[in-house]
This record gives sequence, structure tokens and C-alpha cells, in this order.
Amino acid sequence: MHTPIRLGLSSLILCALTACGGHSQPNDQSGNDGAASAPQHQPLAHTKALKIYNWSDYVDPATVKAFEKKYDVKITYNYYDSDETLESKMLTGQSGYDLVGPSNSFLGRQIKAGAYQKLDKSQIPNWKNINPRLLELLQDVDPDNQYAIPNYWGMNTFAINTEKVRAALGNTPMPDNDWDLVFNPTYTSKLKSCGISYMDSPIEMLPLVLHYVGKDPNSQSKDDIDIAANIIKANRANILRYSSSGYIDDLARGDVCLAVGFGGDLNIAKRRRAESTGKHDITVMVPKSGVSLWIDTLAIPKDAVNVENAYRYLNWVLTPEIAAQNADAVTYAPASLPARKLMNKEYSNDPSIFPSDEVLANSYLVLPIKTELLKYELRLWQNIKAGK
Ligand code: N2P
Repeated sequence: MHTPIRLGLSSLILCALTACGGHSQPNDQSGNDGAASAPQHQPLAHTKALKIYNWSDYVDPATVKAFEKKYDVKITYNYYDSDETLESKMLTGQSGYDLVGPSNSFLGRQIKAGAYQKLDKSQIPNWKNINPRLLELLQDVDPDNQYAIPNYWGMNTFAINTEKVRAALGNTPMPDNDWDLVFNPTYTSKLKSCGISYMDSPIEMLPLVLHYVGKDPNSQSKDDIDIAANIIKANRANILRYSSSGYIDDLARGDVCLAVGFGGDLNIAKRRRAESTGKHDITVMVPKSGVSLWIDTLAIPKDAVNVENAYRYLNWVLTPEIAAQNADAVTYAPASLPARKLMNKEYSNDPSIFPSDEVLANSYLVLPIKTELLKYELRLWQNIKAGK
């Protein structure tokens, strides 16, 4: 069922390498980031503020300061660490923000609920830089890419502290399937001693478990979801923490030895640990058997007030230099195709940021689930955490 998407994503990396097919509209030959020269379909009110609500650890603060300076605008930047949190705000219709960052698996429902403004693409000359494969994949939830631009794409995987994990496993060798370290109680019961962290979201965790047990990671069957939930329950006694952002510091400090997380966050943890302790003992795993993939977007809420600045910011993050600077800081693959060449080589060649074709072929894009199933999963998750 998800084969076409897997094949599609496999070619993402090839596209990125060969810089294939950049979109040429709208036509901008100015050579600058173009916002000022964008054709104005309608005059946008001029304001001095911009309110952004986006994922935590998802921007280089220096680029935010640079934007403020360039456009004489004050940015308020607030954070969340789950799509569920963003969605609960967006569905009230009163977001209070000018830009927000839903993932591909949540964007569609929010568009249908009327949460976003249609984009005037003439305000985004750097649209031409967007990786066309990402635009194509997003059309499943945003036909004709009317409401959102992709910002980054990436994976859910896990990282280990190699020394601590080896010590905790003792004579038990590392498993053939890396995911056994995460979901097989034979291993988790041993790694319990050095600390395991799971993400605090059924949306992020359940597709990984479903794939691990050979089910469709995008299954919408409650029976399948129950099977996945039972695997989590079987490991529950071995899990120290459920967290979708705190694991960065937990790993960096050595408080946990295995954390499931967003790929970039895990790389940030690795870098932070090396910087603060001089230790190079974190490995971000990229299991050959596959990982979850997602595309994160930026969109302008219906109730946005600072729309001109929102457009300037959308155009800004697609500028190759800015996209590369952000991508180096947060260690995710940028949607701006020319940015990859400008990234630090250490990151642009890192398979946990730009996975190999082999890994992509075994991976899957996480797709939207029905609202009813989402509610079911959220209840299930509360029960799991409550020990029920
Ligand atoms: C960054 C989170 C990445 C978002 N901290 C994954 N959709």
C-alpha cells in the first residue's frame, strides 16, 4: 500500500544530489532573496511583528536575529514538540500566530478545518528552490500546494550511547535488527539499567512498532494498533522516560543510553555531548530495516495579523544560504534543494540526515490517520503511561 511512496522517497535523495527539476515559477532574476521585488497581488499591511509557533530545536537563532535586523521586525518564536499540541491550538481557529509548522500527517485535516490562508506564491520567489519531490508528496494532503511550503524532511529513529549500551548488554551481542534494542524485552530489560527514553506520542511511536512487527506502519486498523500498543506495554517496565524533546539533554548528559527521537534532535544530542564532555560515544542509528519519514511544513494561519512578514519569512527560509545555516544548526534535510551543497560536509554526507537509497527503500512516509483513530491512539497512550 505504501510502495509508491517508498519508491517516490527513494528518488528524493537522487533528486537532491542531481539538483533535478527546480520549479521556475514565479520568475525571479533579481539574485537577492526577492521578497521586496515580489509582485504584489494585493497590498499587505505593513507591521513590525511576526509570531511564529514551530517545533523546538528547529531553527538557528542567529537566522532569526538576522531576519529581525534585515526587515526591522520583532519575532516572537514559541515552541511545541508534538503535532497534537499544535493541532489543538489550530482547531480553535484562534491560533494567535502568523506562521506555524504542521507535519505532512496533520496538515490535511487542519486545511480542511479552514485553519490556513491560501498562499500567494508570487510573494515567495524562492519557491523555485523547493525540492519538487517534497511538493509532490505534500499534494496528497495539500492539493496543488495551495497552503503550505515544506521546510525540512527527516526521520524518526533512535540513538544509543555505545559504551553504556555495550556495558549494559554484557555478553549479549548486538542484535541483527537494530530495532530489537528498542522493542524486544530481551534487550530492553538489560538497557533499563542505563535508561531508555521513548517519544511521548503515539503518532511518532506506533508506526515504528507496526513496521517492527511487519505490519503496515500506516495501518488504520484498531487491531493492528492494539498489537503495537501491546509491544509498548511489554516494554513498559524498562522505559525510564517518555519525552519528545527532553531526550536531547538526557542523552547529552548521559542520563539515558537509548532514546527514540527525531533524527536531527538525536544529532544535536550527539554534538552537545561531544561539546560538553569531549566524549564521542553517541551513535545515531539508521537501521537498514527502515525508519519513519516525515515532511514538516510552514503555513499561515487564517487569523494571522502580520501576513507580509509571514511571507518574507517563508521566502527567507527557502533562501539557500539561510536554509543551509538552519539545516547545519538543527541537522535536518532542508526543503530548499540548493541548500544541501552549502551545508557543512559532515552533515550533508551524514546518512542520518540524508539517508541512503537502501534505507529509504525500506522506509515509509507517515501518512495521516482518521480523527477517530487519532483519538483512540491518544486514549491508548494515556493508559499505557498510566500503567493500565
Ligand atoms: C525538531 C522536531 C522535528 C519534527 N525538534 C518532526 N516532525
